Amino acid sequence: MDGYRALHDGWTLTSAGMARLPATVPGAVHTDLLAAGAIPDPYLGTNEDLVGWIGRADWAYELGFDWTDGGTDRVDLVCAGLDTVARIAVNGVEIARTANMHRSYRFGVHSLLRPGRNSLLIRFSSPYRYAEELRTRLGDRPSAYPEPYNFIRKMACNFGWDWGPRLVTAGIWQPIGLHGWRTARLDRVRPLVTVDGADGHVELHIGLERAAEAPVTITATVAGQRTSVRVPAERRVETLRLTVPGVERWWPRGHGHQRRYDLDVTLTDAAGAVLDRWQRRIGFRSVRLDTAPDAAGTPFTVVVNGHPISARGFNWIPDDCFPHRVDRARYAERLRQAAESGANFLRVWGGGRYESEDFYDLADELGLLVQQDFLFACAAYPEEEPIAGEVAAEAREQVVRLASHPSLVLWTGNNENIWGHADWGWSGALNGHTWGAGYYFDMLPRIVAELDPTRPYWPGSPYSGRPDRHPNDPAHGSMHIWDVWNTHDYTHYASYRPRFVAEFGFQGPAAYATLREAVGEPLADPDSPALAHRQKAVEGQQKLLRGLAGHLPVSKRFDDWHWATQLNQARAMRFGVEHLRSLHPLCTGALVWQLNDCWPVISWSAVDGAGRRKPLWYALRRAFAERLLTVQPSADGLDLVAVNDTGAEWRTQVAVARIGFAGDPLAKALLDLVVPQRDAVRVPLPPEVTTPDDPTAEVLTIAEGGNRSCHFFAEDVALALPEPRFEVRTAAAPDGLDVTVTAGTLLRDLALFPDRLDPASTVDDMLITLLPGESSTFRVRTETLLDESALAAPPVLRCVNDLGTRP
Ligand code: BMA
Repeated sequence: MDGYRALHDGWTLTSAGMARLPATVPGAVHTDLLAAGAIPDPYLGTNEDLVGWIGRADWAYELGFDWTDGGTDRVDLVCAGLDTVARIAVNGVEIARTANMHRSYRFGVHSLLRPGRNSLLIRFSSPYRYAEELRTRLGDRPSAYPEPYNFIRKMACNFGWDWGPRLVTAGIWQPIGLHGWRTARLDRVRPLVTVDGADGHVELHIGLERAAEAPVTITATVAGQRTSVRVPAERRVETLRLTVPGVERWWPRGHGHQRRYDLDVTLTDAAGAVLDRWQRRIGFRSVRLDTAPDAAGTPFTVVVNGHPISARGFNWIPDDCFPHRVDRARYAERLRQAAESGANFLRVWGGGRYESEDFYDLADELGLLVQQDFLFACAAYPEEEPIAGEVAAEAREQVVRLASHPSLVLWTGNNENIWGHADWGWSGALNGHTWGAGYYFDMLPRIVAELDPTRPYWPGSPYSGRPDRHPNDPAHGSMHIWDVWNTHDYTHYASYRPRFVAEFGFQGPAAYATLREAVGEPLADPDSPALAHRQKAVEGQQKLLRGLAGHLPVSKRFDDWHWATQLNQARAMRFGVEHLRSLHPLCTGALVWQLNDCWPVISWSAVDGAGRRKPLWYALRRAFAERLLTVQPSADGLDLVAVNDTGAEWRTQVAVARIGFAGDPLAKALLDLVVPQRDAVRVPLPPEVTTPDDPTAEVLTIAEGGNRSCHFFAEDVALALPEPRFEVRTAAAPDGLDVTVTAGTLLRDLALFPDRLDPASTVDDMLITLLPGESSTFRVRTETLLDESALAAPPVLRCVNDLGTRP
């Protein structure tokens, strides 16, 4: 054979005392056992508890395959990812042992192969055994969860997290195949892409592996530019440079187009025959992190093409506990959901994985900026061997692998480990052991500076920039806000004046249909065992209820609990995002914890484990709008803050009014606003509209360019919301149904949940407040005929008025 041949078909899986099963590659033991009917679906019911043994067992993947010698100089076995503690044998001969999920491997196997039938055996031993042995040898270290994830280079959340089940996998999780080649191949291509004025530059650092001492030629092309270098027989590294005059830049979304160029590297022999080829789509943009101290402290501003970016978006976790199931279509849907919410920034959290080519290619395409954590989360990590060597190898590989992606703008050393060390009692518990400082402050920045000096590095998320400062200092660098949710009401967000919030979040349950599918029985009690099983956060259920207190009626009746807690999540985060954006330009980052889920769960996500958007998503679409009007408290009343994150001046007229719940106008004013591009202005609202006669029965409306938002003078529990009256009309639409609600009374935060009737349905908007006489149309996409009377009443159609007012 010549070239690459995938070895994905025909694998089997065995374990001691177990019959042989067919295995899917790429895949995982859990999904093979599931496909064979040997275990129940770990995402359903409380089945997670039944499959804990899998992570304690050893597993063997075996493949018989035919091979003929194609006369190549070399044949390599190429493993893009092995999870995790593996011994690999070809025709009975062990060729390697590996113990790092985050690396790829290539082994020369030519001399072991024989014409005809061959065998490949990959034995995975229990990740627990490996990690626990290492823990015993190196000495225990503190961690946020009682699991040994800091003693093995494997996706940490695999061991369970406060939103994820404990499903400790093993398997060939990425493609595997044979690569036959001759003379030489491109072992490593490291593109450094920069831009200087109108010129784009590509510097290609190429490493060759050679099978024969023969001269070869490397040719690189981009945007019609071409360069070629003849590499003499003994040379193994080469640098090529290309300049693209008049280059079109790649911009983050909201700032311009995402122009990309094909970059092509070809290796040929003396006769001109192609030996190897490497292709990527690159984008020309500059990036730096502005942390130059100013009067308010230390900013943390991502600057792309010289433009400071107002980052808003999400933290990203693995979209499935079994990452091989996340195909390109699923990544595309999830990243589109992020983009359509108005986000321009994602942070790939350090307890997951270095994200895939598909993830980064889609982020490049959509103009989503990405911060990638190195994979350390919520624990002290040993700096001894074999971990240190693995970390170095993994970091070197991943920095090079992701270098071609314009979306990647920032590397960070870890998630919360510097904070943990400072605040969570770790230093006392370390007994002099290492904890990872050598990685975050020395090894990783050196690797990034050496291999990809085009990108900034920051030691941690959060980090304040100096060891003598508290790592989570709001005035310096990036911070995480977690007192809101854990101990404080969400209004506490208003007390922060941070520079960049890389995490803040508030929980809410998954969509009804998602929980119903996962639990397998009607949902009647928020604390039923199957639902409680889906709450992994410490005292999560209590925190949900405590979070409602003072805002919305507290109920333990499932339907009211579900609506109220979902709504409260949306309210909390909208409050937080609007506050942070109102601080422009002081605060340049608002990253919500978290965009997505890995299974059906009650969590901080905006999109649940089945891909359904929670009310939070719709609320964020308003709070993330490029042009935002938000009402914020001031020293002596209320201000209107207009945030304009577009490249054009925003000149508009805003109609503000104070209106009684019956629709009676009480006061009004017109404000002329001029907001420069990428700026914000704050104007005091006239006292006649901000001073209610009866704070429990009046609303302040803000209308601008067809959009209208409502500001209430009291919390819902104190409002005299009327018993809701409305009319509902439905009309067939091409892909479903239009549901028009006409308000007879004020209706606060009207929402339609068609998933109650058809799990496959979706709705275009929710959380709409109507004044008496106003109407709004919900576009429902569905292929089924929905019951019209069900569509017009709880639990499908809801508003705040119906919480607590119904018997
Ligand atoms: C932070 C994150 C995650 C966690 C989240 C919610 O600690 O970095 O580790 O899931 O908060 O508690």
